[in-house]
Amino acid sequence: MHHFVQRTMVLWVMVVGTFAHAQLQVKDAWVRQVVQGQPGTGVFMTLQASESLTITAASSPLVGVAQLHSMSMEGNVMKMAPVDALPLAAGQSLTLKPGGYHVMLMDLKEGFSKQTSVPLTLMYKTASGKNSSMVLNVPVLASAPSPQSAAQVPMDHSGHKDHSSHMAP
Ligand SMILES: [Cu+2]
Repeated sequence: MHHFVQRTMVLWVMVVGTFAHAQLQVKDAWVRQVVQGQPGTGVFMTLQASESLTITAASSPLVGVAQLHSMSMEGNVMKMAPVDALPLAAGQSLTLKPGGYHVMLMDLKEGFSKQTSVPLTLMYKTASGKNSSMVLNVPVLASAPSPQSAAQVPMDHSGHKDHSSHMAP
């Protein structure tokens, strides 16, 4: 493969964050940027499967531990807990997002700064019991990617606080 083509593909993956496999499609994948020394960070994405399957695990060479996590409010406290699996019904999408399901990365071997990407492998099992996996190259971002251009969205920060820092996974 020509170097130029390879580079273009890497850029495309970093910008779009879309991945497809035989049964599994991943959209809008991103890792929240984090400095080294932080206890962990989260990976978020939208998953869709053409046939029902179950996400069973995740791993990355850049972290010591990768776990599937849920996040929920208990009283007024956000609680995270590992989940054994994330079932996907055929044709239905499941969104991993801040405050909900996410892939938790812990024991980080380095900080993850913006404009870089993190390799992540998702392991899954099909309805027929076949184990498979999908390798993603997930872009590191400060916040969720938006399909809209930021320049076209007038923003007014005066009236509200940014809550995202409180629920950093
Ligand atoms: Cu978590």
